[in-house]
Amino acid sequence: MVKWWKQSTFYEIYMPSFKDGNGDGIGDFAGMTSKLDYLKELGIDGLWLTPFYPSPKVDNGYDISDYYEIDPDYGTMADFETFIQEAHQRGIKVIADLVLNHTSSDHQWFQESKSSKDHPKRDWYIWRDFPNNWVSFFGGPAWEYDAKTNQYYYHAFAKEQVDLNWANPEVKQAMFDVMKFWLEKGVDGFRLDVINFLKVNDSFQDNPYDLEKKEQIHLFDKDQEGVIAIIEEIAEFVHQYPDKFLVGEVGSEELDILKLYSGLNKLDVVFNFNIGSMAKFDVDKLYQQLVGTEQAYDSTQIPTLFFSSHDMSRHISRFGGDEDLAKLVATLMLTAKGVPFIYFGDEIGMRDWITDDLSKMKDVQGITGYKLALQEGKSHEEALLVANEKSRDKSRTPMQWNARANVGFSEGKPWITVPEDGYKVTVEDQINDPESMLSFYKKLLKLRKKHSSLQFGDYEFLRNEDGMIYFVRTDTVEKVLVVLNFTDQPKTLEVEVAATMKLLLSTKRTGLDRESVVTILANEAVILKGDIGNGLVKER
Ligand code: TEU
Ligand code: CA
Repeated sequence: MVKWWKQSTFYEIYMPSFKDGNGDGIGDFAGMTSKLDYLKELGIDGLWLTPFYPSPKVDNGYDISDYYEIDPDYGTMADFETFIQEAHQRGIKVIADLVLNHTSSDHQWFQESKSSKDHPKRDWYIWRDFPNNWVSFFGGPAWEYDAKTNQYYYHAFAKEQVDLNWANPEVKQAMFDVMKFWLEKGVDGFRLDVINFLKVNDSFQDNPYDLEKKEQIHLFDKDQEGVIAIIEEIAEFVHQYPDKFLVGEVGSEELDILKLYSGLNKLDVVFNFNIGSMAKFDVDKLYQQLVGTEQAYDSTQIPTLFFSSHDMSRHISRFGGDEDLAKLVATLMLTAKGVPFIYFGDEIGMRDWITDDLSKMKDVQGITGYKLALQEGKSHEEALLVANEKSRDKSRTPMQWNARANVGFSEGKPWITVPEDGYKVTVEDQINDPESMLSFYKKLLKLRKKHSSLQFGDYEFLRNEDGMIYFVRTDTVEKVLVVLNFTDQPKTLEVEVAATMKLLLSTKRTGLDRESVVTILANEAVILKGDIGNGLVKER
C-alpha cells in the first residue's frame, strides 16, 4: 500500500487568519470547519495547522504554554474534535504543528525551572553562568539573564521562547507523552518546528562570524551531533501508530545536511527552504535545487515543494507580482517530484501586506528588528525599513473570502489589518471564473490526482534550457511532459510523438497543433501527455 502522504497535496493554514467563526476577529476551529467544503472542492488532501495550543502568542502560538489544550482564541477541545471529524469525513487529513524545541516562558515547566537552581526541572532548560556569543534568530543575544538565580537561559528565538534541554531524558519523555496525546486525538501527523535545533553543542563554543554577510554563522547551535538520533527516536515512536506522517522544518542551505533528516527510520519529508524562500525568482537556482535534491536523495527520500509560508513574503509578491509567473510556479509545485505544500490564499493570488504604521505591526521578528535598529542608532524611517524587511506579517493577513466587510473573514475587527487591495482578490470573485487563479489551482490539483506519474513518476529527464525548465515524469502507465517557459519569448521543442500527444493543461492555449516542433508560448506553462513507448522530447 502506498502511503497516503505520498499522493497528497498539503495546504498550510495560519490559524488566526483563515476564518473566524465567532466574530472576535481571530480565526478558529469553528470557522475552519465551515470552510472544509471549500478545501475539499479545491482538491487538497491534507492540512497543516500552525500551533493551536494555549499560548501568550508572543510568536503567535510558537510559544506554547500548555501542550494539552486548545487555545481559547481558537475554540474548545470539542471544536477541535468536530473539526478533525468533519475533515476526516471529507477525506482530508490534518497534521498539527508541534514545537518541541522550546516552550513559552509562561509554561509551568519553565516557571518551575527558573524557581531555583535545585528544582528538579532546572535541567529541563539550558542554564549557564555566563553567556557565549550566540545570537537569537530574531536578533539580539540568545541568552537572557535571570536575576533570581543569577544565571542565563538560552533561547534560539524570542526570549519568551525558552529552549528545552533535549539532553535530559525527562524532556524527551514529556514530549513523547504530548505526541501520544495528539495522535490519539486523531491528528494524522506533525509538522515539527525547527527540528534541527533540538541539540546545541555542549562545548558552548562561540559561533564564528561571516565578515561578508556581516552575520553570525550558526555553527554550534543547530544541526549538532545527537540530533539525528533523537529524530530517529521520535520517528520510531510516531510510526508505531500506523499511517502517521512527519514533516520536519529544517532550515539549512546545504542539501548534504538536509538529506540527513528524512528517509528510512527518520522524518518522512523535510522542507527545502532553498526553493521555498528564494528571494527573487531565479530559474537557474531553482533548477539547481531540483537537480541537486535528485542527486542528494536516496530512493527512500522524497522532496517537498513549497514557495510560500507564514514565515515569508508570498511568492507572487516576492517574484514581482506577475500572475503568469505565479501560475508557472504553481505548475512546477504541483507537477514536479515532491510533496507540495500550498500556503493558504496563494490559490487566489493573495498578495503581501506592508505597513508604515508600526502600531499595526504584529510580528515579533519585525518589532524586534525595529527596536534593535533604533538601538544601533538608526532613524525611525530606517528602522521601519528593517522592521518591514523582517516582519512576517506580510503573508499573515486574513483569507480573502469576498469583497464584503473584512473580506468575509470575520464579523468583528480582524486581529491584523485587511489590506485595502485585498477586496479585489477574493474567493467569491474567482470561484466561477474559469480563467481565475483559483480555477487554475483546481485544474492542477485535479490533474495531479488523475495522473499517477505526477504523483509517483520518476524524472525521465529534467532540463533547464534557455529560460525554460522542462521535464518528463513517467511511471509504468504514462508519460507526462511539463514545460515551463519563464521567459517573455516563445520557444520551440522538438517532440517525437506529435500524433498521439495530448494537451492536458496550458496557461495560454486550448488546443494543440500536432506538429513535430511545438512552440511554447511566452510565459506559458504547458502539460502534455505522451506514449509510454516513446521518448517524447528529442535530445537537442
Ligand atoms: O521558523 C523557524 C525560523 O524562523 C527559520 O527561518 C529559522 O530562522 C531558520 O530555520 C534558521 O536556519 C519556525 C516557525 O515557522 C516560525 O513561525 C517561528 O517563529 C519559529 O520557528 C520559532 O518557533
Ligand atoms: Ca474567533
